[in-house]
Amino acid sequence: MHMSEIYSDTIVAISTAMAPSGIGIVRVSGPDAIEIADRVYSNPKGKRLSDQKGYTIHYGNVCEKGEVIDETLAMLMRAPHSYTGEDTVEFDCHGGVLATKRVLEAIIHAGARPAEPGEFSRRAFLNGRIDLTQAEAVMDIISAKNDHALRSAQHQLKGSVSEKISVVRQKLLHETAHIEAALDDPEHMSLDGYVEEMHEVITEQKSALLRLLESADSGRFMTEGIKTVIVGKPNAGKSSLLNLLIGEEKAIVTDIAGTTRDILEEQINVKGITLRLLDTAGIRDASDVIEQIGVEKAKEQVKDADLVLYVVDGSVALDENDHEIMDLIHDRKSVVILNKNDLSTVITNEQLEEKTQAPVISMSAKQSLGLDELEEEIEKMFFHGGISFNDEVYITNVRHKTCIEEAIRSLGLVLQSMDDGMPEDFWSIDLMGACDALGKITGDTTSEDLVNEIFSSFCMGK
Ligand SMILES: Nc1nc2c(ncn2[C@@H]2O[C@H](COP(=O)(O)OP(=O)(O)OP(=O)(O)O)[C@@H](O)[C@H]2O)c(=O)[nH]1
Ligand SMILES: [Mg+2]
Repeated sequence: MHMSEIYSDTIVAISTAMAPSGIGIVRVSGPDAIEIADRVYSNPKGKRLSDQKGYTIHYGNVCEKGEVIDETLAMLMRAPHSYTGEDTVEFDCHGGVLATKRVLEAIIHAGARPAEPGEFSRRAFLNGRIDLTQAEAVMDIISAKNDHALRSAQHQLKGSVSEKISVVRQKLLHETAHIEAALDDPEHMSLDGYVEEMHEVITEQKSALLRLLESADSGRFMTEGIKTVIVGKPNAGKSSLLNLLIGEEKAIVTDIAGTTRDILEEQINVKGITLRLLDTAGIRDASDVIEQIGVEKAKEQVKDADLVLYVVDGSVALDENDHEIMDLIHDRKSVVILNKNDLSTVITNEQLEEKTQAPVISMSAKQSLGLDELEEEIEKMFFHGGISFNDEVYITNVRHKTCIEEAIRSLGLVLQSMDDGMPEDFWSIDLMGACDALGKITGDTTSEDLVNEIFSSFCMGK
């Protein structure tokens, strides 16, 4: 069910950032876009946009009441060959904030309505130009923080996510139709002998969805970054490591144990991957109240860390604090950093490897040694061979993830009902539930409220 709507009004918005820039674009879209554009467009030769073909560009001025506001290149796109699927005119103007605003106002005075945030994309969706995942991909491209996020959004825009979801959904719809037909016409259609086959199809599709769900973690890493918590004993060199990684003396470093108390967060890009780095208080049984709070905060952060960097001062022996830390991080993805390798060391890589079962990198945060090895290790851990954008589809959107989880739950219920020998109409309800959940991802079964909510978070003019 596509909510095809015919819009009667024409909308306008500034589509570029509101800052002095080379070009400012004001976009007009709707049934009267070209007519309204003609009311503000003036051409030295008296040319009218209404007489021109689509996909053409025309030089002229934007005027109001005979006064020239700005020079322009007007780009003309005729329905359905535009982003929104409607007649669209984009005025390329000089990118001054005031001039662009005046152009916008002139077009509003000429009969267009100011667009809501995301309204152009909403129209593109409702006119069937793009589906929901593609509209969301447009926003992901705009907000991409690193190369991986950008590439993944590009793929989603091309329809990679919808395609994966649609294949599963079609197969499930087929099974639903089969059951419904048998229920409607029990004399001619029977499910006898078909149940096993159906069980297999549903199991297969459930696994396909589970695989997609597994990709969601990588997807989240791509878009939100990897939450990386630096832990270790006081004085191990955690803050020094943070400073080395970010390339700046942000965190206070002293030879006094217990220097860092609060959490310090910084963001870096490592080989195109965003790391959200958190420096924490050194873990020990602190007598100082403030330090103790810091230690508790550090432990708290470890619980939902995607990656732990455990810094060990190689020049002093391991003690019970280290064992507490190892216990704390044993179920987290970790890299152990054997720091201060410029000093004489009393701990070996092998020793640490054996105790932590994690890769150990020998470094000197103070002398900037070992950074490359650390970055390579992180890349290997998270994306080793894992990111091949050609055939893999990554779920990066939490909304999609939730819908997939819902579909998996419903399919679980279907299989359960089948195994329990429940009547067919029981299965078909949950099967339809799964189809609906998947349809919500692409927008086939999305309620209007949800559509409005999704597009309202878009930027102005998009
Ligand atoms: N020789 C040597 N000294 C280091 C190295 N890394 C850090 N240090 C020194 O160790 C001391 C403690 O460093 P910090 O980075 O403050 O250690 P921390 O783990 O953040 O300590 P707390 O915040 O107290 O938990 C400082 O004097 C650093 O200069 C290293 O690789 N080699
Ligand atoms: Mg510190």
